[in-house]
Amino acid sequence: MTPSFCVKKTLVLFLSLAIMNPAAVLIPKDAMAGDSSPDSFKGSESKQNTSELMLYGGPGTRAPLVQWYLEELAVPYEYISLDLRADEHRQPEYLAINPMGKVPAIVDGNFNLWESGAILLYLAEKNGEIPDSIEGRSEINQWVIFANATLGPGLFREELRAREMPRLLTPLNQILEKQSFLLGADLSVADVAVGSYLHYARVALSLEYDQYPAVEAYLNRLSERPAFQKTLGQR
Ligand SMILES: N[C@@H](CCC(=O)N[C@@H](CS)C(=O)NCC(=O)O)C(=O)O
Repeated sequence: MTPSFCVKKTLVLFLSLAIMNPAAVLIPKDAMAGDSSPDSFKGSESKQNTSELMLYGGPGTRAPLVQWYLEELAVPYEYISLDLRADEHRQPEYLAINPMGKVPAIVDGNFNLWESGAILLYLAEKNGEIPDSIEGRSEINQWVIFANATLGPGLFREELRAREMPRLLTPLNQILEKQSFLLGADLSVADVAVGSYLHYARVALSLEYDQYPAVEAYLNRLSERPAFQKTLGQR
């Protein structure tokens, strides 16, 4: 995934956040008080609330895909938006959560986790959304890894796109001609992973899926979901 995926669509938002919060500190006290946007800091007081899951993200990042799944699961969470342009994700406080200095990451009680795919799988398992069988679990792993390691690069890396897009979307289209979601009739974490990259590529790169009507209908179906509209759909 190219870095431009994370930043180019929301430069204006980034700049305005940087102006509103020039100090490069993590979750500054009183920062952006009164900002009701989902990307607002909540201040240090709420950071001490360890009973609620905390999702760290930032404008223009892929954190909203995790947020989408949290909304689908109706898991309470606090969204903490870091100002990447002010390097808040590279400060010691955040590196203690994710030493790689990337978002998204979550803090769930005493447990820290990073990498969006790993976070999705953790949330699915914790909320009883992972099948018991090794085959069922592996199929879900397959789709989440496919989204992050194959579909994302295939769509976002310009040098790969012309070759990879038809190779990947043709079979995806065939699968979605037969069923509403990747695993059958119901939404699963696999759809959140794959659907997010399809959405990001549509909004960030203006990719069109009209040659893949079942993929297009699938993405439209996902986009109509209230949890999607409240989160990823805002990006
Ligand atoms: N594979 C990781 C990618 C994480 C990533 O690259 N995040 C970007 C934002 S979308 C980031 O934190 N960039 C800041 C930086 O690299 O300094 C995931 O899926 O979580």
